[in-house]
Amino acid sequence: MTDPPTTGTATGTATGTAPGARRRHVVFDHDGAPDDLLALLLLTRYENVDLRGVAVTPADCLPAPGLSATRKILALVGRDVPTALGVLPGRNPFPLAWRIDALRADALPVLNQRGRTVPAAQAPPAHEQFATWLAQAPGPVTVLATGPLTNIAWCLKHHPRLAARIEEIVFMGGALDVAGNVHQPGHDGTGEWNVYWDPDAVKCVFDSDVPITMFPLDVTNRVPVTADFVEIFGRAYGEHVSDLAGSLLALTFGTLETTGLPYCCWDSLTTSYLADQDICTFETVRCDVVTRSASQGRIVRSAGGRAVRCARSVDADRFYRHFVTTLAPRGR
Ligand code: AGV
Ligand code: CA
Repeated sequence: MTDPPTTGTATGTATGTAPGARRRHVVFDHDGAPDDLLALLLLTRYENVDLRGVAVTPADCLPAPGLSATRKILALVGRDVPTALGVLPGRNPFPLAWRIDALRADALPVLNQRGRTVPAAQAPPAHEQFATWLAQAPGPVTVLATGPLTNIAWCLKHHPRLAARIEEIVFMGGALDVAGNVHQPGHDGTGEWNVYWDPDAVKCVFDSDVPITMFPLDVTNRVPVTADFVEIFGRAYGEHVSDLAGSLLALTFGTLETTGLPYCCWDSLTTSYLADQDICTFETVRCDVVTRSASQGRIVRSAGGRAVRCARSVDADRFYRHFVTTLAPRGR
């Protein structure tokens, strides 16, 4: 296995992959929040991951800075990976107060060492590009989705034969046996945001026969971003990758104070599964998605529903260790 070329300004090599983790072709669909950008950074470090393309869904971010930050992160670590911007709309927009975090991430000094601009991607919109990435991959593809499933649903609907190209969809979403995190007028609080933004997309993916491994709030709630955790990145200061990770983590501060809920490593935990499958335990659960009414965006247990492999418990210490070993090896 070869290390990614480090022709950028980053030092450090790919790490973090547990022995025995199998090699995967991966297409990544994220939605530009600090957590998603940390997930991207993790993904670039995994030596068993062949990253084929990155799509940015304009859900939990403003689209332009979400894509720009994505491209700058790939440049920082010297990775030449194609990117594409999502244009399909979601029914239930994310709060603007969250979406502007992408502007802050995109402005971080560590991402702007050569000036502010990276040329815009001249790619087709993400849903079309996604179909091409799936069709052209040299083998079965793992789709990692840490935002809504809009692009992948479009692919399954318009190019049904592509389903056979996907070996697994790894998805951060849902809240099975815990409260949701959507607190909007008219909603009953059972939904999770990645599902709520475009519930019909999740329904479409559930209606396919593609295997789904899901990381709901039940497990992601167990890995909050704490002050002690972020402090490790201060002590490890001095290397581009760890500086970026610490800065993205710092951007999440204030969430508890403004929403009453902590910011969690939702997407990083989900991503860590590609490198170490023993951080979480899993149970196959039959479930369905609610697409209408006050519970829209809720994933419910349902005897007649589709089988989803759900993460059910997490070894939080193992996760935090994995995160630090991968992104701040000096900070252990
Ligand atoms: O519901 C979790 C998803 C994850 O993919 N996102 C954030 C992660 O990227 C939405 C979200 C829930 N609460 C949030 C969120 C908050 N307080 N700030 C920003 N995004
Ligand atoms: Ca996300």
